Order: sequence, then structure tokens, then C-alpha cells
Amino acid sequence: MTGTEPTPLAKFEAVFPTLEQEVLNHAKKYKLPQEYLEWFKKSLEINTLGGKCNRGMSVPDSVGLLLERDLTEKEYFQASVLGWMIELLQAFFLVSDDIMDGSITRRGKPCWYRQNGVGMVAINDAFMLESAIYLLLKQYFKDHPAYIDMVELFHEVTFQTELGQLCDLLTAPEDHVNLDNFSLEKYTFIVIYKTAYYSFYLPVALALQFQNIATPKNLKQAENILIPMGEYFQIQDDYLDNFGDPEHIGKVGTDIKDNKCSWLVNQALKIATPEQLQVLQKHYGRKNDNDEAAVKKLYNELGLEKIYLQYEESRVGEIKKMIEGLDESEGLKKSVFETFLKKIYKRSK
Ligand code: GPP
Ligand code: MG
Ligand code: MG
Ligand code: MG
Repeated sequence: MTGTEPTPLAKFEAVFPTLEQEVLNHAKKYKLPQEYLEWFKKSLEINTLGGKCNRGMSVPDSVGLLLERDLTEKEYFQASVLGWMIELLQAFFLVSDDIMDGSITRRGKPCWYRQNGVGMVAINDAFMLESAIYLLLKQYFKDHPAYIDMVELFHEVTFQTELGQLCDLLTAPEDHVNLDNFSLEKYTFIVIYKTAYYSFYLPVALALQFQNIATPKNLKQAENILIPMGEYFQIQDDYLDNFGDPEHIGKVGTDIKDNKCSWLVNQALKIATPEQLQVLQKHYGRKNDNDEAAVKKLYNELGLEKIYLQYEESRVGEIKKMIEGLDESEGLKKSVFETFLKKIYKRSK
């Protein structure tokens, strides 16, 4: 054989065109006029492609680690189909989340709802991205013994994410700022539900179901490690919202202007002096650059970057201990969790 091996991402991305065609063919069956078919194709591509695909690639990766061998072509393809369904779920969430958060950019481009001629059509586009999950699931897994469990898992995880998003939005009213509304308890609820289930638990649960070895016990064991890992991941997202480089992360942070119950504001509330609390009270959650700059300055004065870095080390230490203590007798492998953790440790995007 000549030539170089494709990167894991390129290999995973090579599966997408087949799935896209499958979804478009389904729309064609209803004789959707050509120009609207092209709209759907564009929405599928712009909203699903261009990310890191960490969630999606975790399905074939986890299946390989659980089996402790390389996957056959067919196994790789099928596990990647499940992975792409997570990416479609994520696309559905991100298109919607950017509207709700009033965000400007995503993956280095204007958010879908802000692109030319899109606007609120993006809401329907988001629904169609979600529908594509179930079209593909039926197309490829109808005869799989865990088919209905997979359908139920996607539905349950979607509901969990919506619960998290609900609390994220309701703790961040646009018209009045009330810092008493924030707490670390609420924060933990928000991030576990809005992020950890779909980003961390879902890929591994699907890998177990794909191999038809999921049991209530190993699903629970996976959840016990993956939920804290997902919580850590969202804390990184909140940290990067303020301290990350927008060019590098591909999005402009909106948490301060959006009055979000973010990890950073909760840390600030824990350590601020009464004077600093007044600054926060005066400038947090206001939709203009000057107020935002005042909060950013306060975050620097409070040394939140250092507090985050200390937190990261101690949290990662705890997660490593949990992985170390994993009982592998129900089919799980420590390597599944170690690989996941390695992908996100000290991430800068
Ligand atoms: C990330 O929050 C959470 C989601 C993308 C889940 C959205 C859920 C819905 C039901 C729509 P975030 O707003 O901090 O993400 P980002 O920083 O990427 O905008
Ligand atoms: Mg957002
Ligand atoms: Mg959001
Ligand atoms: Mg964020």
C-alpha cells in the first residue's frame, strides 16, 4: 500500500456524505422541490461539519477499546453512523442555542441564523437536523437487537439536555440581573444536564448498545465517571468563554452579556469583597462592551485564571482516581475513559 493513512478525523468525515445522501433521498421521496432540497443540504453541511467531532468519533473509538482490537470496515462504518447521529444532535442543539444566546459566530463563521436569508428559518432547520437522527437510526439499525434502546436513549438524552438548557435560560433573564439567583448547586445541575449527558454519557452508552453488551450496571458505571467528566468539560467551556482566544475557539464569548450562571461568575461571587460585588452588580449581564470590559477586568483582578487552573488539576486528579477504581468485570474498559479524558485535558478549544 502506498500513500499515508488519513487522520482519524478525515476517516470519520469520509462517512458523512453517504449519510447526507441517505437523508436527502428520504426528503426526495416526498418530492421536495430541488431548491429546498439544496437548502436542506446546505443546512446539513454547514451545521454538522467543521467541528472537532470529538463526540462523534468517540463512538468508533470506544467500540475499538471495548473490543480491544481494530474494527472491521463494516464495524467502523456502523459505529461512525452512530457517531454522526451525535453530531446531528449537537448541530440541532447548537443552531438553537445560538439563537437563544444571541451568539455571533460558531466554528469561525457567522451563526446559522445570522447567515444571509436564514433568520428564523433556522428554527425549522434545527428540527430537521434532529429528524435526520431518527431517519438514519431506522435506516441502519432497524434490525439491531438494541434498536429500540438506542431510540429511547436519544430521546432521553435530548430531554435531559433540554432540562439543562431550561435552567441555563431561566437563571439568566435578559431584563434583570440578580446575582443572588446564582449558586454552584444550580450551576452543577445546569451543566450536567445541558452538556454532560449528550457529550459524554451518550457516546459510551451507544458503544455499549452497539455491541449489545449494555446492562443497567455498566451503564450506571459509565455514567458515574462520564458525568463528572462532562461537568469538567463545560467548566472549561465557561473558562474559554472569557479567557479563550475567539479566533482559536471559533466563537465569541457571550456569557457576561447574557447574564449567564457561569462557572466564572460563581467563583467571583465566592471570593469578591463587598466593593467588588458592587462592580459585578453594576456591570454583569448588561448588553454592552463597556460593562462587559469592567467584568473582564474584575475577573483578572480576582485571579480567576489561576483559580481555574488549580481547579482543573484537582478535578482531573479525582476523575483519574474514579477511572482507576473502575470494575471491568461488566465489560467496560478503563481505556475508554482514559482516552476520553486525554482528549479534553487542558484543551484550548
Ligand atoms: C452549551 O452551552 C449547551 C448546549 C449547546 C446545549 C443546548 C441545548 C438545547 C436544548 C438547545 P453554551 O451556550 O455554553 O455553548 P456555547 O458556548 O458553545 O454557545
Ligand atoms: Mg451558547
Ligand atoms: Mg447556551
Ligand atoms: Mg459557552
